[in-house]
Amino acid sequence: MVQDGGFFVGGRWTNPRDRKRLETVNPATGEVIATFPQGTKEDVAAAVKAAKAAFEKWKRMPPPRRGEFLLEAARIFRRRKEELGRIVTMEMGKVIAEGRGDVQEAIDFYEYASGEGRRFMGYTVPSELPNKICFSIRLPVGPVGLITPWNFPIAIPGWKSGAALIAGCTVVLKPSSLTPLCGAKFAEVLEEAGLPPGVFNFVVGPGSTAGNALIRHPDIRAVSFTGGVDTGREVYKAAAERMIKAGLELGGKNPILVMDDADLDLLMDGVMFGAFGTAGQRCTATSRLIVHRAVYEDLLDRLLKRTAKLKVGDPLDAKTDMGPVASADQEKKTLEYVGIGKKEGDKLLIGGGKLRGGAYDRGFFVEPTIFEVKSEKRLAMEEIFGPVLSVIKVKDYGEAVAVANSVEYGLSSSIYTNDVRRAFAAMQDLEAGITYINAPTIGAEVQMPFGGVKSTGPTDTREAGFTALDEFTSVKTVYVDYSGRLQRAQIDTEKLVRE
Ligand code: TXE
Repeated sequence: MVQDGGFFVGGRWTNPRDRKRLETVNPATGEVIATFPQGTKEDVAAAVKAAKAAFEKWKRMPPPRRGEFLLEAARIFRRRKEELGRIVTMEMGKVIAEGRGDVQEAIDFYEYASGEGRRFMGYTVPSELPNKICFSIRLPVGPVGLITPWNFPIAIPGWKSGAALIAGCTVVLKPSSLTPLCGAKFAEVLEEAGLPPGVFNFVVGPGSTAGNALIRHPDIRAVSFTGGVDTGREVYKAAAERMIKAGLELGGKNPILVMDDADLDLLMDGVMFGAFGTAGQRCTATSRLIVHRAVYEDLLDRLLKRTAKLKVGDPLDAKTDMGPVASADQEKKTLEYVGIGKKEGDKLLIGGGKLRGGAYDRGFFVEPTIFEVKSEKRLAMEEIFGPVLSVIKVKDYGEAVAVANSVEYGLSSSIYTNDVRRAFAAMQDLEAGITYINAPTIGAEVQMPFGGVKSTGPTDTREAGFTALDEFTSVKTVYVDYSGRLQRAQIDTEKLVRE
């Protein structure tokens, strides 16, 4: 049955009938699973108004108390994990184990963030003057806009909203138009957790209208965005014009470096998961395999054998390794890149086509694809966001690092080696926000910062972990002088030294 979705604003669900409707489609079957009204500028304004009205009270609630709401939401996510995991799979096509994992990430982060309510740490240092102390506190920036993509439709709203809410910000979430149903389920959980009305609001609508209205609204004090680089640039510009904070996470071209001493059995498991998990549509997906020439032939042989065995199909079937890509656009983009590779003379080693016949014809199924590529080619430089892996041969560690760093992105990276010196060198040498040693480029945990450098993260923000609050708070420095007289920093200090 097609579900009839709406917006959640000021603690109430609304479903305006005079808006155009947006249909969300199961990419494995082509079936419409829900429809939503397409939010307008006015709908966004109503949501921001609700967030603004709720801000003063939410901001003043002690953070440990705010944390109780998050913990309650985590319990509800846990109770509804199977239901929500299936919706993730049905709405964007990742296999069911990963659909559940998507929800688990929100559970993990909400639990982590609820504890942050009891830490919320500042910094205390001595003063250079007697009877005076210095410390810092964090204050929420205000109502914030969260703009999220479709590839982690529960996890990413979880990371962003968990941090914003514990920080004391109120929220307007606008998810991708490919995954509004996941967004609505997310809002349902927060409603059930009893958040005060207006603290969390949810609207659906095209990025170019609703998203754009949200980032430009005068009462929005920070924007947190995950998506493509081109859109990210627009968000960054809009934030700069308004002089507000922008948290940006804009994808990657993540390499695994394979050294001549790598454990190739271990590597194969990692590459399959890193390159073809979520059909290559993770911002941290392994999209380049940079291989030392000494192990190149052996590796290719193993790689092609393993890839040929991957089972592509119904993502709700637990035996499936890879589901469809998320949409007709993603399918088109992936196949276009296959065409670019062929045109540029890259060697197609396996895959490269749309899967056809039977159930495949109803959805967006692309073969797991591997190209042998030179490092300066487009397939080796640009984000494809599909199940396409580029393999690049290099002569040594130095060249591997140079190739790894030659792209505009810098999110995740990995090296497989048993040489401890090389492993430690790579931690320093790789231009990326994350480096894995002997593990693939995917698999972030919520208690650690997540984000990148270069075009991936131009504002250098990090979600999750001990940096999670930075996007949504400003730091206030407090000086308390209890000496009872005027003490002048830098000036009286000198006198003290002399005395
Ligand atoms: O992303 P968009 P799309 C990359 C990936 C993918 C490509 C396009 O390469 O193939 O981007 O995907 C909202 N003002 N990533 O089209 O357009 C939009 O509604 C404000 C990498 O889905 O960036 C959605 O909610 N908002 C990535 C969100 O931005 C706007 C994950 C992301 O959409 C807007 C997803 C505007 N002008 C895609 N235009 C990652 N970092 O992992 C759009 N939006």
